[in-house]
Amino acid sequence: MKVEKPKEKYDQLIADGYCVVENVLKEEMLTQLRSVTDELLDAQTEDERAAHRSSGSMISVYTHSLFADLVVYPRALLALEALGFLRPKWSSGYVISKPPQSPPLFWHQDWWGWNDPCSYTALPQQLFLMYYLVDTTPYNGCLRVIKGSHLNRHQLHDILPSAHGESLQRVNDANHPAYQHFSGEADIPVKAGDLVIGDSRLLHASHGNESGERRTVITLWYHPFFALLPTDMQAHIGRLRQSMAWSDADWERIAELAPVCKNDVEPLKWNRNPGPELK
Ligand SMILES: O=C(O)CCC(=O)C(=O)O
Repeated sequence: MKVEKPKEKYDQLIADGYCVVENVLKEEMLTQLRSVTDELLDAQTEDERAAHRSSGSMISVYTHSLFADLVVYPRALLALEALGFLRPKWSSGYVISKPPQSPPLFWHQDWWGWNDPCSYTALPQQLFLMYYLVDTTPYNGCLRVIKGSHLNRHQLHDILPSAHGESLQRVNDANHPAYQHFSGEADIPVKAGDLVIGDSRLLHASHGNESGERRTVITLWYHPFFALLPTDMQAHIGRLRQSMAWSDADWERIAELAPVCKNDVEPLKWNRNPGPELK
């Protein structure tokens, strides 16, 4: 696979916080992923669905071994390599599926390492790799982002900390600003199998799904420069593993991407809210 214009994509990822690599998943992998995710989603209870009305399902990728194949999917690793990420590590991921006629996902960013000064520099500590399993548009719930918000303060940074996550997930108040439109917002419609790569600090959300079909995305979290991160951040990343349905063989397959912190240090304290250093 040849990534078109890798330097432009790298520049966009660093400056705007995201880029899209087209046509990464082959049809056969897409078909398998649709089948496995549909099975997992059909097995969800009404309570699970109600608890995540805004995001849609939050199913860990540790629930099925096919996702270990996705973590080390050669065309995705080639895409990372083309962007200059030669030794990425991987920590976790989720199947996030918006049912037909479901509300928007609220604005948020996913970075938890704001207590460390490197979080206020251009270094991408953690990247999302998002694979949408259907073509997306604003009508069926495509991704939206605030360009540059991984490095620059936006009014949403001051609105979100006081918003209650559980209440936003249940959409107790559909008029809450966290679901609304903001300056600098861009839609990211994609084709099924394209790969959206983004900085975990980027403010992002999704449109509601007004279509009659499920809109499923698989989000995987990578650390493109793991070896350059502070050791207490590495230690935190190293303990994120869960043991659910993966076998020893699955762990073996992702071994080269496993984040191992060699130093015996106290893990960095989890903090999802950026401080005043974000200007
Ligand atoms: O559902 C989406 O389109 C985005 C999912 C998301 O925000 C995430 O994985 O952090």
